[in-house]
Amino acid sequence: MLEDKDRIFTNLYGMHDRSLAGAKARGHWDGTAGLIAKGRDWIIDEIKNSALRGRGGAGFPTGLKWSFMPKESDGRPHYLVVNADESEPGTCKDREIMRHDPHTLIEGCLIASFAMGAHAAYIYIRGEYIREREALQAAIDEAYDAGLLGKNAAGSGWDFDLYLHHGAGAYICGEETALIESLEGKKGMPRLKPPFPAGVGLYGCPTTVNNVESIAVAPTILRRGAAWFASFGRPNNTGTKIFAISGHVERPCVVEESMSIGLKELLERHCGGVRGGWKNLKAVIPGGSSVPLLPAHLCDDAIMDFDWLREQRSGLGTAAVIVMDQSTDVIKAIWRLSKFYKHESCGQCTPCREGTGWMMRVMDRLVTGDAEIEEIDTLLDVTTRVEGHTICALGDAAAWPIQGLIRHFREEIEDRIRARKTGRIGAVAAE
Ligand code: L3W
Ligand code: SF4
Repeated sequence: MLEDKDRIFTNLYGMHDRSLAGAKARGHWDGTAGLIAKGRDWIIDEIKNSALRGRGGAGFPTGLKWSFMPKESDGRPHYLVVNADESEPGTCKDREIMRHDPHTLIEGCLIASFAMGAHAAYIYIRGEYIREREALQAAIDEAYDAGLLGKNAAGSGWDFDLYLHHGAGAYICGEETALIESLEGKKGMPRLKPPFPAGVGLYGCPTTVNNVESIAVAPTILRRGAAWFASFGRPNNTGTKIFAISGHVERPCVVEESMSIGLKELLERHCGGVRGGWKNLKAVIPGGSSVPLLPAHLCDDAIMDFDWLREQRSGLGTAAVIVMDQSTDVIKAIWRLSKFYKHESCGQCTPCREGTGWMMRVMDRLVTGDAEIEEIDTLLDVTTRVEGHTICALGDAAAWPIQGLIRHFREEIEDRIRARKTGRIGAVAAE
């Protein structure tokens, strides 16, 4: 369990002053120029040694990603882009950082940009995040006024500008290359990778795209040391981590905890446990809607980190924990996600454009029971034809929750079809 003294985000609930004065009083912007003076290699090595993995969903090692940026300039500017397009269903952790602790992110932008040779960074914020944009912009303005941004930012000798760009509400713009397209003023459609953004990113220039939390933790890692950060969690799954817990718990919340905390401990310590008690648990989606769910029997000893959840064919994703008790119609829950992915597909590649529609239409029938048992395997087959065959991860994200449903709740799906055929349940509308 994380103690208060080890929390990076000490104003996650907005109980304290979020202004620059408040942030400084809580230890942010302390010795920033001194950290920068230690040099680019030192910063990147510290982030590598901390074993920080990206907090946006993929868990890619952050220090390694930073090291992909060219060391020598070939005349093209370098950019940092912060992915604040937090749209994964169930996910609301970056929102709390931006509205209550915005200076953690701004200081992180300066340090990370310096480490990657970028004199400018863009924060791409989700269209619906109006209050968050206002809070962040006010903090950016304050930082400019105090000389922490702009020429010789924070007295570091590094010139640095930070821009806030407001998205327009498309989920796909959270995919890093769609986000870059959108920033360039085009339709938010993912690009084929490679080339990765580190080689050809924003305006064709070397770019690193990182999640809000990944950037916001960096200054504290550098101040307190890589070893301090790495002391939380398990090897390769280190650090503190913000979890967003929703659904059938007594008190849904957003909380910073130690990586690798047990799921049961997380829910009981911070959320008052599952509604109706642990035995009333039916399933948990442990990392936002794109990862397969875990049925209750796998939740007892579940460890909330990248590797443990991957071993269970699920994932930590964005660490948005969606709890479902026994009252949940789990088929309907996953059907709703299918509708979401069908709606959010950008449509440029056939397996995703057509496949999300096919999957949703079979799910339409499974949810009402108006299907044949054989269609379950047909649906599974369709998911495997979408998975891994698309330009971006949205195709996988649409396929995986359905695969998890069939893997763990096939009997419930079959029961519903049989019940419908024998008239034990009547016709039900899917919505
Ligand atoms: C240079 C290489 N760079 C990989 C970079 C790459 C990217 C990062 C991870 O996200 C996840 C999905 C869902 N040279 C590189 C390289 N990179 N190899 O590393 O790349 P990748 O492809 O593993 O993942 P991704 O496509 O960036 C997919 C999750 O994101 N997801 C969640 C979305 C919603 C939110 C939110 O609301 N906050 O994040 C949606 O699919 O779990 O696993 O930067 O360039 N050789
Ligand atoms: Fe667009 Fe879907 Fe293809 Fe991604 S996988 S590029 S969202 S059509």
